Amino acid sequence: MSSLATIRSSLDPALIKVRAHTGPMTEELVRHPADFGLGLPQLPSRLKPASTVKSVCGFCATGCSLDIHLDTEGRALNLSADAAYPVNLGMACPKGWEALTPLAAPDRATVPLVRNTNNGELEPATWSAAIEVFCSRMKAVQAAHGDHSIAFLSTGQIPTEEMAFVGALFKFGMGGLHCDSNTRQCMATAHVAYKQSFGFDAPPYTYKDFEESDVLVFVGSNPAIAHPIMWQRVQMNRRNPEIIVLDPRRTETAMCATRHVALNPKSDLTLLYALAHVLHAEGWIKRDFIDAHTSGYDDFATFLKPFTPLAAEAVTGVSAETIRHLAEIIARGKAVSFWWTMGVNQGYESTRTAQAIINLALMTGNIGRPGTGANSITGQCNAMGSRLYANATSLFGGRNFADAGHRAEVARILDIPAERIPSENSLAYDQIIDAIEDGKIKALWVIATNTAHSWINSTRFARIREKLEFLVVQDMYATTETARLADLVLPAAAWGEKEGFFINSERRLGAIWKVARAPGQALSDFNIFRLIAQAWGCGELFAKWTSPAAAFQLIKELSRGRPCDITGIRDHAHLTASGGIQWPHPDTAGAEPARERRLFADGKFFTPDQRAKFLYDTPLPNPEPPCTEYPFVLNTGRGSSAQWHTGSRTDKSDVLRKLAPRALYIEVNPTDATRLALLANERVTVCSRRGEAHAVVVITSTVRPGHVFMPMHFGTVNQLTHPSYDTHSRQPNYKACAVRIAKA
Ligand SMILES: Nc1nc2c(c(=O)[nH]1)N[C@H]1C(S)=C(S)[C@@H](COP(=O)(O)OP(=O)(O)OC[C@H]3O[C@@H](n4cnc5c(=O)[nH]c(N)nc54)[C@H](O)[C@@H]3O)O[C@H]1N2
Ligand SMILES: Nc1nc2c(c(=O)[nH]1)N[C@H]1C(S)=C(S)[C@@H](COP(=O)(O)OP(=O)(O)OC[C@H]3O[C@@H](n4cnc5c(=O)[nH]c(N)nc54)[C@H](O)[C@@H]3O)O[C@H]1N2
Ligand code: SF4
Ligand SMILES: [Mo]
Repeated sequence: MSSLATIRSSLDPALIKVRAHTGPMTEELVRHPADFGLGLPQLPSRLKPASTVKSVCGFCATGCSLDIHLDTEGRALNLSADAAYPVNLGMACPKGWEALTPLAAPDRATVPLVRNTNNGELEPATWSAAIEVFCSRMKAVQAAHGDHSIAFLSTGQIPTEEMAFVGALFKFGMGGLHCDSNTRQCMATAHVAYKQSFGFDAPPYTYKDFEESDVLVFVGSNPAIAHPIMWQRVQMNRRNPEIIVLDPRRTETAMCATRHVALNPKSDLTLLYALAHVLHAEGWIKRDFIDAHTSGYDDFATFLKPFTPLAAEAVTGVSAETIRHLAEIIARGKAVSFWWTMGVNQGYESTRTAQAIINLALMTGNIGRPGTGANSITGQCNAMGSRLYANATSLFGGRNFADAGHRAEVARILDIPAERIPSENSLAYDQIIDAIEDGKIKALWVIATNTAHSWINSTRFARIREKLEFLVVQDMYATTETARLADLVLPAAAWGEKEGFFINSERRLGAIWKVARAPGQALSDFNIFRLIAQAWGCGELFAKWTSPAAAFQLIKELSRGRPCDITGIRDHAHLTASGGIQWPHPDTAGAEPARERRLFADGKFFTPDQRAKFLYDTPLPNPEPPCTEYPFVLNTGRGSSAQWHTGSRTDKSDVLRKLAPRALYIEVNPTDATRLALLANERVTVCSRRGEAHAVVVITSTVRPGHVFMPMHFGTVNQLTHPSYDTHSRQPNYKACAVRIAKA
């Protein structure tokens, strides 16, 4: 049977079997689409849980484990938070509690849709027709414009097996080169910063560190909203810790902190260097650690000379006295941990800013011990998986495409000819967009991301759509802003409807399991990739990629001998049974690993000389500072713990909708509101040089005069944002552009 026939047969009601589940499911849970009914609102009262499956949440990278309760017929009834899991200890945030509801949304993509060129409508098609359209149009573009004129943009929100498969298929099978993912918008900076400083993309911590620090410094991070269960772990700290929040905005996290430092937008680099200046000048450094385990410190210390607290005061808006005091708190701390998120990663000099945080941890010896670390908090459930195994920016396992030895290793493990592996690096997300504008890329395949909403300066994306000969969107909904622009929509099964593994923020691998059947004819992304491989004519290259379970074994081999070695993990069931396993766990390690582990206890890093590097650069001016015409600095980010990104999932839950504002709002300081005669709840137009958005005014002193904040969850916000990027990570600068406000 061809693989299309195999996959189709699982859709055939005649072949559908229902199993009662007594443990984690490893086989297809199949039943008729007609009895599809998930989530609490649809729950018939006669149904009582018959068994429970543990699965890791598919929203954020905290990676909470959820107990999914199944009825006697094996369908998900509802869920609760897993009390035994070392991450969430019985807790979940609203999105986790509502995780089943978006699966049952009426706008799920249930059949492939092909745009009819005569009437311009998206019309239902069979899978075989859709896959034929995919292959013939992609190949036609390649024939006319070259192999590298096709590209894909993928995600940090699908299982690792799926992202690894598409990265291999596209680069080794389809002859493509240029691909990236929304992880560029999210974690590229942390990835590059760690790689340069530590020699490998290796967040060193474990969540236990939240409880074991006596000083916690959060830079551009709002965990009370964006990582509520991590924030609960901070609340469990019994050491009466000093909690310092560096954020221009008085966030929910800042309000609960012991100290809020409201620095000027994008002045972090100067502030962090000033802190390092004081630590060095006062001798509050760990010379033994620096000498034994780092390189470049003395040059760094020379570089720091001009960054006096007084000089920094003018740039950062933080008084010299406060800077000195902060440095003293860090120096006095016995276990100091530094945490950063998008206020750092999303900036035009973000890699050096992240490294300025790393430098503070290194110079004070706050790494490798309980309660310490330079710790990047990850965003999406599997952004960590995409950093290591998406085969997009780096070759599998954090290898380099440019390294012939690395290519040979991967070719051997995957049993493919080494010539199939490109020796060139892919363009980054923004460069792919530029190449579309320049007519060099003509076909784009978008998988599990909503580019038309989330990409910076999004009006441009709508414009360049016209330049694409072929746009494919593979999503669980046919209604996203991007899907509506597509020539072809491939309906995907979602979290809960397939299996695989995610890697959370503390490097913990956790398994997800199938607890529901995908609606209609939607297929798992994995099976969609299988169909494409087969139809493209490169199926034999991927003969081993038969299932997520088989792909997991390949990924294990790809990790062998790498810092992220996971060869000691048997399979998905092993992950569920052990409460997740943090990498590394090589098969040479023997016993079950400890439940919570951090890296660098031995002071050995992944650089060739095993020393961590001090890296730094002169701070740069904001590419779009406020001016008389656009006098406000617009900051954007997460608005509530009930809203996820572009809302395609969370907007489908009545519960989550009630927990979040329904209209786009803009937070304005009372002095600015008075000056502009704005009233609370008044409608305004917010304009930047690129676009405009309509919003409702919220008057609040959480934003300072001259600053405004808008949540990213509404489609028009990115029509305002400024397309500038960090040079090292090419991560977009979402958090500081210039806007003006006018009454609507
Ligand atoms: N509810 C919910 N949770 C989520 C998500 C979601 O969409 N909804 N998304 C997930 C994902 S993918 C991510 S990446 C994370 C993001 O998690 P966070 O990064 O914590 O969230 P953000 O709100 O994007 O940004 C954090 C803070 O950066 C601040 N900031 C802005 N500019 C600056 C600056 O120049 N300096 C400093 N120091 N701070 C600044 C903002 O005011 C904001 O409070 O959240 C994850 N969790
Ligand atoms: N202004 C501003 N913009 C931002 C940010 C900001 O702070 N400010 N933050 C940025 C960050 S950090 C991020 S991570 C991005 C997120 O941006 P996006 O990735 O565009 O946002 P999501 O809404 O999470 O989109 C994920 C899509 O995948 C689909 N999906 C979910 N599960 C599956 C699956 O299993 N298979 C398939 N095929 N589809 C699936 C969902 O329906 C949804 O359409 O936004 C970025 N944009
Ligand atoms: S904190 Fe993150 S992983 Fe945990 S339940 Fe909420 S969204 Fe899911
Ligand atoms: Mo993100």
